[in-house]
Amino acid sequence: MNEAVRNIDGATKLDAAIIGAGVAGLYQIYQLRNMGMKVRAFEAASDVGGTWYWNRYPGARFDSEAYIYQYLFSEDLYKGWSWSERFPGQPEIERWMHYVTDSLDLRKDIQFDARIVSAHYNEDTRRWIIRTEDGETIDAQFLITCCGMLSAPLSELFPGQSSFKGRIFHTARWPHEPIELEGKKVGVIGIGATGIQVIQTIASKVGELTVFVRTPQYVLPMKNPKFGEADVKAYKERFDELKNTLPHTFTGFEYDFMYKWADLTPARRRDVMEEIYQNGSLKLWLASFAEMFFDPEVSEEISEFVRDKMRARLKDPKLCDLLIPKDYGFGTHRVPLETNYLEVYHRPNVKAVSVKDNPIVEIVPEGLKLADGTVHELDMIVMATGFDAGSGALTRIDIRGRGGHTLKEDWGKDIRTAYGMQVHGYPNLFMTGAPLAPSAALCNMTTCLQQQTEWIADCIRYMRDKGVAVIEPTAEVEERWVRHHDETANANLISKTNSWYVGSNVPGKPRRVLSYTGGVGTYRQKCNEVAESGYEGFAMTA
Ligand code: NA7
Repeated sequence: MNEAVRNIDGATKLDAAIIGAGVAGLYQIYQLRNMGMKVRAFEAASDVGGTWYWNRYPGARFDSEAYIYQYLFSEDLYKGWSWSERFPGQPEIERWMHYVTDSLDLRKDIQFDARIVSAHYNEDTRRWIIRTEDGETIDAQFLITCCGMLSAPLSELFPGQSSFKGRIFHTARWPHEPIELEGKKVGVIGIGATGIQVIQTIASKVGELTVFVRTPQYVLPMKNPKFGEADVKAYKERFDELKNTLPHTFTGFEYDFMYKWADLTPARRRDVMEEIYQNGSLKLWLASFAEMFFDPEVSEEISEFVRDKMRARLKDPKLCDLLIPKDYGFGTHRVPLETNYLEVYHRPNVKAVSVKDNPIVEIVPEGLKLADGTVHELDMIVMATGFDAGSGALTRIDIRGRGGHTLKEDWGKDIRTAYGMQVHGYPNLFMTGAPLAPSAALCNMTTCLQQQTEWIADCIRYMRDKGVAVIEPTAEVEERWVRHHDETANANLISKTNSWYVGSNVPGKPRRVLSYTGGVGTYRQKCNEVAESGYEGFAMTA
């Protein structure tokens, strides 16, 4: 632990308090510490990793290629770790995060098992008073939230959950100890990216698997070759290329849109889709034809291409009807990668139950009850039911800005930010992975979180150089960003589809596309322009 000075009220006094020790928090500690700041991260978990600490459910793995889900600020750090396959699983990712933490000697600046429950801005001292669940008080000039955009699980959804006789887990709260699956009757609720990974992994291990399906999901098959020495050497040699490319592509991945739909003949389009599909990655979604996001006809053609692929694998018309989307376009919400997921439904021990018109109404001691009164008897229920994304991690903390305004109330009406990193009315609050930035959903997270933490560190460095104590975006700059965000997002078909991308999975959440859809490279450029202008539109006081 670094030298934290305690003031007379017993508060721990810091220059910056960071919430979270995941991908963003770790790098933010490193940067601010190197600037000579007194900084500490408060982490609710018992160790580092964030997403990769909590999501230890069976089958959890990357959908980003391992060699791009990386920190690129240090060549040594990058080259000091060797991945074993293209899309590694959670245990390996967690080990990598430990490697990063220990290589950068970050543990001494992280307080574990420390959940932040409140953060109030004191207008007299112009500092944040932050409290942990255990009653510790922290007094910090800056509050930097690195708490993850998918870290507030939707785990209390059904009446009667506590009455269930078996075990019930949300995937983001999967226990550390091994869970006995053999012979068990297991129910999985949800077929998002998470549910799919769980289902394809446990189907062959459990006695019976019942999948409760509400909205069908487009899926793409993953190709996941093991990496031998030559592969590792080859990707490490690409360090400079990746460092120069990733920050500027549309999604922070290594690939970018290559073709214009209108330039190609129908036959050529089909060939291009086929070729990209065979890549076995998210490329068909993130780097085939950008028109898929704007032009309903292109969206429909690409959707039909994917439906065809799914039909060919599912075969059974009833399964096709249940599992292949008809009424929204491919890529308008998160596309999962999978391995033999669709084939799982051909297994004799697996059944899919539609809960679209016959919803789950209750958990009862023996299982799960549907609206028509049917009870599915189960030994274990896996809730792969998602998250209150982007805003949830922050609104679950009692964050109060100027005038006693709370973020929960403000965002309960309208989710607004300036560049996704600051909020008018909340001085010296910086956020990563928050709404209205690409890092709220549409990017390779390490690319976006490095950019945001670097922008934050640069801003604080600028303030210190100029003798500025407080920064806050004006209402005008926030309004300008929200308007630009909305104009960009509302032209995108993502805005028309229900999913966590627009907050429709949380009752009462104001609808707005959570992620900036103008592209990762463009977002970076716009953030850089703010810095180059001397933070025009951001009020600074000495
Ligand atoms: P998602 O993508 O939000 O998926 C949640 C799933 O749970 C989805 O299939 C939901 O159906 C389903 N769900 C939620 N509530 C219910 C109820 N009440 N009844 C039936 N089904 C329900 O979360 P994931 O964890 O899979 O993925 C989140 C992100 O993590 C992912 O996008 C990656 O970026 C990593 P619905 O679609 O709402 O009908």
